[in-house]
Amino acid sequence: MMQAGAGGLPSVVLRAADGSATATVHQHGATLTSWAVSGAEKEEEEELLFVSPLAVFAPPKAIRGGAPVCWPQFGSLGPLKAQHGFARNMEWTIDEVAGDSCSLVLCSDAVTRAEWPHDFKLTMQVSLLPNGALKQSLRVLNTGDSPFEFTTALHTYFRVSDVSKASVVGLKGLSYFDNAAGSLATDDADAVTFTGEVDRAYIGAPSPLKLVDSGRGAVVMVHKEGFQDAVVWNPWEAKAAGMADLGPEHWRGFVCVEATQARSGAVTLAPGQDWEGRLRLERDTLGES
Ligand code: TA6
Repeated sequence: MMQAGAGGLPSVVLRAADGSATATVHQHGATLTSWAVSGAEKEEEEELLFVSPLAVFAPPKAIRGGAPVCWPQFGSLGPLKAQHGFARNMEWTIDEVAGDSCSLVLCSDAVTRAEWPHDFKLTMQVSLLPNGALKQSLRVLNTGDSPFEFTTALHTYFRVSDVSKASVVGLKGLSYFDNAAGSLATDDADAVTFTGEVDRAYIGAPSPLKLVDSGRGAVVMVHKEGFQDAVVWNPWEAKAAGMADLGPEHWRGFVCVEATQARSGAVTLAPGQDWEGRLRLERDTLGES
């Protein structure tokens, strides 16, 4: 169903066939802005994503929260000046909408060619599965006549009760580029916890990753395919205060666990070739996963 979503921008609302979840995808950036699961008593929905209360819904500005699509560049890892590329700033076209799934496309045009001289078709598909799970897939097709390279991420902001009660499990022993420190490091902790700014780009991250929120007894399992890397991010107070659409008040309420393809290397696509990255998110309960 199409409706005016947060900020009055057009969005698609999905409902799982078994009634276990709803999701909202904004046309702007094909940004997933809500994923809410029904509680055990089916009384109240629980929102699992974070959108900043100060988010600005004024295209081309990217929405601060949900799951912005970083493409054709993650961060500054590529030739573009714009951090995280342009896909999150563009109006995508709604291709198909069924009750529990939708797909949106973004094709190269004069605007994208001015920033990045290649022809492409991106397809973002979002589906709700049984038991509240959500699937996203990002397909990249080279529609031009020369090869191109890209890096990418689904930059998902997960809502947490308080960042100090959150941890991310599954990354022990991996090398990561520490963006806060500007150097490479190795993770030897059982879980990533948050006592200051965390901005870590893990190289060759396994699947699934587990986001634990001990404050509300919630776990989100992040299953990824195609995306070889992962980023864990929370800006902490000083950086958040410097971001007008986040501010000094709201940074405790989220952790980004991002499926990325960047530090392991860019993807190269020959003309006519495609690549697909997939994410499956599941809400679990602490002690049961
Ligand atoms: O994925 C982490 C990161 O690259 C951080 O370095 C931080 O800057 C964040 O993304 C947000 O970037 P944005 O361009 O949305 O302000």
